[in-house]
Amino acid sequence: MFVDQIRIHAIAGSGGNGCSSFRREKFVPLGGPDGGDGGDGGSIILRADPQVDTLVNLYYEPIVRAKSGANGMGKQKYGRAAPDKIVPVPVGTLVYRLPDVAPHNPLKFDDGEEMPLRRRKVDPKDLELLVDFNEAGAEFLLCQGGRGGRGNIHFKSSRNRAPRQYTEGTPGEEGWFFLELRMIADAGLVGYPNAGKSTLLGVLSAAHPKVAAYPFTTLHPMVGVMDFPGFRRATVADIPGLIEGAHLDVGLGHDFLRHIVRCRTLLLVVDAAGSEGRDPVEDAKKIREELGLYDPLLARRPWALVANKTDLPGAEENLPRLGQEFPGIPLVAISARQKSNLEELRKFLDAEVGHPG
Ligand SMILES: Nc1nc2c(ncn2[C@@H]2O[C@H](COP(=O)(O)OP(=O)(O)OP(=O)(O)O)[C@@H](O)[C@H]2O)c(=O)[nH]1
Ligand SMILES: [Mg+2]
Repeated sequence: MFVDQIRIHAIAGSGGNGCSSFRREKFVPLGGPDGGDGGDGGSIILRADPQVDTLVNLYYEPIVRAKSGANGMGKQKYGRAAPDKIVPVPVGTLVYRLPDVAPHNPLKFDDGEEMPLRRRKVDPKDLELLVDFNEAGAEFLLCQGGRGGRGNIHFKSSRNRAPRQYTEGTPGEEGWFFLELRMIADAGLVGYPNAGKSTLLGVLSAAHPKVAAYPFTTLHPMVGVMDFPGFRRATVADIPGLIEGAHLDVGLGHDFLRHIVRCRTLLLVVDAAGSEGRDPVEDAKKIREELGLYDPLLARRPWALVANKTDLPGAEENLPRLGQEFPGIPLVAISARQKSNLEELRKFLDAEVGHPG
């Protein structure tokens, strides 16, 4: 299962209590206080892990807890501190705090039933961005564990040689958070369903996306890595097909466009042969429109046209029309299925977004 948005409740461990105790031993009268400190509670730490590519582990464990520290004990024994809970998340995850979502503020369905937390719609204006994991290995302290309390051994003084006071451990931090995954790729493939985006990713990289002759084959995004000469590389993201009205939730909607928001360049893939009875020029215009409706920033991103399916009849006539309609936009004519003219596209991508390593 692919999960790219999830709401979690994180509870760090509390600190253990300090202990109040007195040394009692044969031949040691008035042994004095010997209660040890409580251990610190575990913190919850998020870590960007390149081995993880979805948030699915949090879907199955939406309440994340770290253990509490142990209480202090007599004979000056300290309570054991609890280990931190490290939660691996994919690189490209954004973490937001949900300030208003709390159990004392339950939202209700129309019939008065309480709405489970994970079914509530998140209103973007409530979100406060805490961290953007754009680098592998980065860590973020989500909830600090509580501190252990102090045992009575710390309270002795010349005036009070038998103190009974001790302090309790403090509770761990707790909060509700919203995690959203935005894949990080250098280039993104956009276009109508069946334009051949997944086929193209499959021939450009070692990725094996599902390809089939029906629309909306791709249901969630996938990233492939392209290798260029000289140890250079670039990552390319394939996302589900877009159609006119996607901003109104037609088709699969346009929510998944967040995965290409960070791409440095976009490849608009069209079926140049119009093999499904549509016109590639119209298709390209519609997709440009949908991109702008999702995020004006996406519409300003550098882009290129990839005229696919040039092995089919009808493509020849459409190519010049695409060039005329979008002057100044790079146009590469290919056939992903026949693997023809891919070299030009690879060169283009290397020049645009290729980077060492
Ligand atoms: N003739 C021809 N067919 C192609 C070419 N590229 C892809 N196809 C076919 O077009 C169909 C759709 O290909 P996909 O790669 O699944 O298309 P997609 O754009 O990923 O589609 P969605 O995931 O549904 O958005 C498949 O039957 C492919 O074999 C091409 O260059 N020439
Ligand atoms: Mg696809």
